[in-house]
Amino acid sequence: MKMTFRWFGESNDTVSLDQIRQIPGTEGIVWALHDQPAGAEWPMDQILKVKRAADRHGLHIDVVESVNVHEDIKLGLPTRETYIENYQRTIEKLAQVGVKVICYNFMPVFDWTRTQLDKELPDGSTALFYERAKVEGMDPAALVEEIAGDPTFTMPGWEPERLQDLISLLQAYQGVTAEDLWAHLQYFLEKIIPVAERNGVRMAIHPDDPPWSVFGLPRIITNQDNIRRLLQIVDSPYNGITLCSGSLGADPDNDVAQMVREFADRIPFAHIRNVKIFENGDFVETSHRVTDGSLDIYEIVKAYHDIGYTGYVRPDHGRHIWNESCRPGYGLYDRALGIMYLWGIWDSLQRRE
Ligand SMILES: [Mn+2]
Repeated sequence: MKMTFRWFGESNDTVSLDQIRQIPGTEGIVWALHDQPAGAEWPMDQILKVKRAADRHGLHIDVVESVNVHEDIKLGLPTRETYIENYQRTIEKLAQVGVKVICYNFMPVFDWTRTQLDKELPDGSTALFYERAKVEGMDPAALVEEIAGDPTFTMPGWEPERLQDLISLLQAYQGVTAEDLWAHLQYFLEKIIPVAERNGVRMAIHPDDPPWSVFGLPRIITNQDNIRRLLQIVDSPYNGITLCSGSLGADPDNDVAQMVREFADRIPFAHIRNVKIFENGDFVETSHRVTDGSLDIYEIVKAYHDIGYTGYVRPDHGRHIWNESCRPGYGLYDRALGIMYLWGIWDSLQRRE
């Protein structure tokens, strides 16, 4: 496995490239141009700026997360054509600087969803938390009002500048079914996978987080059957997945290790982290250790080891520990500990061979 670490960019991240290069075995950053809106063609000068910064620190930029998909593509609107063309051009440009994998997702309106960003764990650390009843009872329109008055609120999809558009966006999805979303995803993939193939870039869809419908919006990348369907609708090695253990694992019916084995050659990128699932369906992110969460991280890493995995891995999220102030889930310390845990398992498996 090739270890990587997500980095949000110069003056946009509390973690520095100097720090990242000192995490054992970490060879590259997972990056994006975070100021580019979904649907934009990424400017080459800004791409090169990230590449130069990474080069100076001996880190590669092989993995981009994410090139976001414009809502018009997910909605299947005629205006999607321009955004798809921009996406194709962005793939070509990223290939020119050596990018090998592009992670993206196809979740309507909202990216990952949590109800609390600093849930306190028994040891005093804090982590991202999802309270199922709260989301299920939530009227997104009422929530928009509430959040508009709270400058400290940060959740993807809920940015202040986006709130006024949120209501109309939610209305646009009225009547859009899961099957509609599948059709729109297939249309998108049929346009971009040939470009990805020609340019040697593997597309890797991130599963929906959490892997079920929220706010009445359809979600389709949620389980093993649906991932199988995704891989079949455009059957190319360049149409792959970002296998995120924490996202899929929030549903106890999902067996992540089994997915690693079934989809082995279609996983260019892996997110490996743990979650603790409670009986009422709530879940909280935990350390990577098997004893701290509900997922058997050892079995998952062993599955990657058994298939001879050579793709990219990142520890995904971490808790907030040692008073670190950082982006929710994206501190240095716990993600670095997570990497060392993953290497510990991996190196032990190597030795046993
Ligand atoms: Mn993930």
